[in-house]
Amino acid sequence: MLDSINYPKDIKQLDLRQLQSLADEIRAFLIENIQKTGGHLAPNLGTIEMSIAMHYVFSTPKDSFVFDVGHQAYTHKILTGRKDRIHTLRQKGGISGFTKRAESAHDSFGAGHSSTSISAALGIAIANGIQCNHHKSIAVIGDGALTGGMSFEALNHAGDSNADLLIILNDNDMSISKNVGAMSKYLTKLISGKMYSTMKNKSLGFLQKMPRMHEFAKRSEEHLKGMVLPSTLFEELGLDYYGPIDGHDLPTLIKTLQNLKTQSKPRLLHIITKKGYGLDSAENDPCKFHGIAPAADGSSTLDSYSNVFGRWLINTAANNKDLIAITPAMCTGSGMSEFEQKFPEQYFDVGIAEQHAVTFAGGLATQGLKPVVAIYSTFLQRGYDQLIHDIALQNLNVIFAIDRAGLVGADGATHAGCFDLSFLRCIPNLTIMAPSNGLEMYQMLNTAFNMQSPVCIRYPRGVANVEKYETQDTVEIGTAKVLLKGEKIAIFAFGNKVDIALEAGAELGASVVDMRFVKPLDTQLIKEMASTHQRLISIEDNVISGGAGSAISEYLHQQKITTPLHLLGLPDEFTEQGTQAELYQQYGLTAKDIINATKI
Ligand SMILES: Cc1ncc(C[n+]2csc(CCOP(=O)(O)OP(=O)(O)O)c2C)c(N)n1
Repeated sequence: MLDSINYPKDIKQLDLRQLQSLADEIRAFLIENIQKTGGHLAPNLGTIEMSIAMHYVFSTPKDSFVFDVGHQAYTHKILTGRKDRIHTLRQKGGISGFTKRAESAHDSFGAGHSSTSISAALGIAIANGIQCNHHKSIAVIGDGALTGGMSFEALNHAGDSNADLLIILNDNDMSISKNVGAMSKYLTKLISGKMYSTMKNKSLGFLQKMPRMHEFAKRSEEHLKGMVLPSTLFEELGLDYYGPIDGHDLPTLIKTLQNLKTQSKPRLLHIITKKGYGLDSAENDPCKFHGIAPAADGSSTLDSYSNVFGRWLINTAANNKDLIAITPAMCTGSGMSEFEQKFPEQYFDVGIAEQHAVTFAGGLATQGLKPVVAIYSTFLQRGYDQLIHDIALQNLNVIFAIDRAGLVGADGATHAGCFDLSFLRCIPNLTIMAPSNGLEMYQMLNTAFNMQSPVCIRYPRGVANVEKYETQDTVEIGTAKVLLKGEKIAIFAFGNKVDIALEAGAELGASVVDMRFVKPLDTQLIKEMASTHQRLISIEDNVISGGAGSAISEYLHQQKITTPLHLLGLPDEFTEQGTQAELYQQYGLTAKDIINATKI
């Protein structure tokens, strides 16, 4: 059946039995394809029936679907003209693993970062109202994404509006790891029926006859009105609440959505799904199968930078009860799983709440604790004001372990950590380090732990290039390290670009410096290099604008030093998806590019 399905119009003719077969075929198709391409397997296995029902009932692009994060929208992609390109998912030149406006008119809002869907869908709904076009706006948000502060800001606005907005809450009780927090507990309570019994005890007459959840699902149509529970949190905020219903039960989903389509108030439908549904391995370990690597990915025996960080946490926490590690919902990706098991009392997963993670760390620091915020470069963008206003301005002693800095690969522009050096470098009181391997990273973490002011250590996705890295050593603040002594040309390399600088330096007979610190810069060494070499090159895995090379350039300019400096880094554009190696090639960050730069 899938062969004949390309666009939403193709499914509108199908009967329920055919729709069910289509769901089964899509499930098999996704399992087969994602295992080859890599991607978000478990989230997508959980949203097949929901996506089919949405496209059966509504009509995109007239109606707008806004998928939160956009990582669960593969079925939507299949049903909106992209089935034949699924094999290119997340690859260079291929389709994105998230929703992307440039890719299809059916992707009404681009995503990648979490908790934006209600705001965007509300904007669309209010625009629809202003333009009197009667189009529908639907946000799909997971229980994980609902933990992000922006969702609450949007609910606060939506509940006080009369916008024609439907929010589908896709509740699978999981973020990437197990979902956390009071909101998650509240949703569980809603589902388990405890809330109904509590309400029943308060003797609201009609609730006496309230069927349990599975009966709700079966009788969704006739009970649609009765299902509006006046005391849910959502209802209190001014939204009509419907559900919970089984998000894998196509007939119920379709009937419910058909009913909700006729309404025009802000409303929320709570659906219960199973992450990884239909694939035993994914159902049993949804965290592992949240995102999987392509089949062809060779695995290295060396530890990744994230692993090095995790090991440092464990070793340091053993003797320091004041070390507190914080993750905004990225425990596994940040290398903290073992730490979580071993030091539960020194570990906080605060949900997808980067802003809160940063300021929470600030509060801990005021009391003399040693907070370490593990955060991906791209997600630190969410906590920027908090970093400035709550941490740096008060000179609080918080360590930021900034993972996935630079090009990240298949996740593409939404996840690339291309900007952190530029947006961090301008903040007073910060120390910024960029290790060139795992050993240096470990030394930098030791150094940061001894400091009394805010420190950022930014490191890339991938292996840390050393076998042994556990050490008591530190690095001297603001000092770079000359790795190769040459003449005429000096290369100032930052972070993971030191390797290729050494490669190019050997060929060029150039000096190579592992800069280690972006702030404070080793200005003494820069001055010395500038006076003993004829040409200077800087290289970094960050945008050139405002980055580490810019810092050197500013210094040279201020000192009226005229030795020419060529800056290598990422261009002033959003980067594409592809493997890291492909992208380094595309953006001119290879040893060959360093050599070519000397010929200009
Ligand atoms: C701002 C931000 N922080 C972290 C992430 C990483 N992330 C991607 S999906 C996800 C979990 C989302 O959980 P949920 O919304 O419940 O969707 P599910 O995968 O369970 O379907 C996280 C933490 C992100 N995309 N954006």
